[in-house]
Amino acid sequence: MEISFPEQIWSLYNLNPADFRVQCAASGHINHTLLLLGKEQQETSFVLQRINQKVFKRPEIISKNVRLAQEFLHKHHPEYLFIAPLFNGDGDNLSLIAGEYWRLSPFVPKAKAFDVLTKPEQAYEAAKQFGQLSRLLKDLDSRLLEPSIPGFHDLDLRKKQFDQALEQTSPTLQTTASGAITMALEFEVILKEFHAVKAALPLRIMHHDTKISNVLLDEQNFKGVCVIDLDTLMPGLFISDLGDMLRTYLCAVDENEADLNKINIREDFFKATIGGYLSEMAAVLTDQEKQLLLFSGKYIIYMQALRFLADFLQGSTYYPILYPNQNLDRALNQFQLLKLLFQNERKLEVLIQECLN
Ligand code: GN1
Ligand code: MG
Repeated sequence: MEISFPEQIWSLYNLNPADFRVQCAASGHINHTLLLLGKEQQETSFVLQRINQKVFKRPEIISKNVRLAQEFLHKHHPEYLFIAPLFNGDGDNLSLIAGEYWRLSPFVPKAKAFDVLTKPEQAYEAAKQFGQLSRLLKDLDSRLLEPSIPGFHDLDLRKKQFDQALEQTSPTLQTTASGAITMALEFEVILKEFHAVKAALPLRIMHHDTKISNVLLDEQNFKGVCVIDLDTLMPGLFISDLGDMLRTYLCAVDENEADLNKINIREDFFKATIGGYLSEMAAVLTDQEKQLLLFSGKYIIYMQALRFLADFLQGSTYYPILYPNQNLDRALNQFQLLKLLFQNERKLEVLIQECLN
């Protein structure tokens, strides 16, 4: 991965290049992330990111959303650790250099982002962190924030994009993906349920990307420290955050696993995720929302499957791939997880009731 970035960063943020060692970081699909590691001590390290403008067409919206949240939290919950980008010499939390947007954030020492969960306690702590963020922001008017990606978690839009991709794809790709396409249509009942419940769900400020690598845990005791990656902090529905946690915390392997036999649902991780989320959000969620805890998982897993599949049918232009059929494999992986969620529905609902009581 490339490690270059504009020299101006140093002066804009008043840093001396001699004090740092630069390293690539992160495993996300979207932004390019570098670490500026303080040679003397971890405490003076930074995270430098270039925003992907193909995905985030208006990066200034991210800045605005994060600044609104930052100001609100600073005023009402000053003890809360909110990792926002630093202001540059021009007083901006985003730096436009040669047509590219960069931002610099503080590096949080003694905390670690994990790519996989090995213990249910990690699921509990992570879910608690994301729940806490929404709870603390619940009195900030969500309408002040703008979507940084319009329609990002709009299942209707994602289904339409899939339908369009299917219409326009080549016969070869269509044949290759025929099994996954059938499943996309079979699971359309999730879209129907989404229509039925959408109006009853209040607009809240949600993180929208709650995978395990977007939360920092204490490297010694695994206690939650803070959430990171605030690009999609915007108005949304609670099912987005809990749903993406269920999508990414329950299974012992991630979305890149091509061997479907390895996909499973770990009940202890399920209970820990629900429990951690409710430890913060039980007092905030409405009764109607509480009936949709399991639905949140179906909604997000289905949407992610559609997104991977649509991208595959369009020639994989959004999600980077390491081999030609990777996005198809990712879609199949997600459909398998979805199938297991349905198969285990009764058992999982019992676990949910235990957490709610
Ligand atoms: C993208 O790059 P990353 O991993 O933060 C995507 C998410 C998907 C995820 C799937 C802006 O997030 O919505 O859930 O890939 N983010 C965007 O791995 O599209
Ligand atoms: Mg992200």
